[in-house]
Amino acid sequence: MSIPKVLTIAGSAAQGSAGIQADLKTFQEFNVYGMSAITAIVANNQRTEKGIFTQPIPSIEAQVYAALEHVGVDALKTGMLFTKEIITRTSEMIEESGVSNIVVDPVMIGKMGSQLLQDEAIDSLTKELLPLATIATPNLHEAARMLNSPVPETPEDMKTMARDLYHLGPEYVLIKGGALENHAAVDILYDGSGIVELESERINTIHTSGAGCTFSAAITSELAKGTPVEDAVRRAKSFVTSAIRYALSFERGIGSTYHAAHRVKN
Ligand code: PXL
Repeated sequence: MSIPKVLTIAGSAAQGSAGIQADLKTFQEFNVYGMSAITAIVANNQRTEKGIFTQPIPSIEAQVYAALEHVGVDALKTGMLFTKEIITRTSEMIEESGVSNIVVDPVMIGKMGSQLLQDEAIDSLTKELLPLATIATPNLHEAARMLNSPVPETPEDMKTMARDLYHLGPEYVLIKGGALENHAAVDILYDGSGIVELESERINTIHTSGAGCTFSAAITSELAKGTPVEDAVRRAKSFVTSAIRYALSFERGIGSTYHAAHRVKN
């Protein structure tokens, strides 16, 4: 049986809600064949001093080539890349690969506050990786950081930023308004000509960890199936909205978006 094949180049989130773990769970729900290249391992905990372990470049190269050359990739996404060196090498491999569906999720800070991109890596992200993107999917803070401007506060501000980000080179920009205050969850999609405003109700939960990863993994899955970008984003938004609506809450206070929510309501 043939199945669309997707690769995530991102960090491992040991707690299971975000990063590679969220991506693979989402890929499975979309019935695409998921592969991964782990750039760093994030395992924040109270017992060990260190919680982030980056992979050496040769390890990342080997993983990406294992997926590209032995299986083949219809669409890929990037998530946490952490260092300038990882961004540069990842961008080179993406460019060489000829893969035409590229989702860049410019992950910078996790919901639990961990720094997932070093400060000195922002320039490489905007100059080397962003121009390769079919679609870039920043949240409000990431969009502001990439443009060195204040965090947008309204959908109108988001539209201006989407136009500015488009000039950095991606084919589509999706700015996610999950963090807007006093507004519905409005996302803005821009392709250089028309603005599309996608709105869903704001769901009252603290357990949105993994929402961004899940959204971009869902878009990647749809692009691998050949779905046009705007439809891919609409389907992905509906998927992530259920994953947030039925978020899981664990006994010790942490939680996660629920990737199977669209079929198993809790
Ligand atoms: O949600 C952002 C994110 C992405 N990637 C990894 C993470 C997190 C948040 O914790 O750990 C690896």
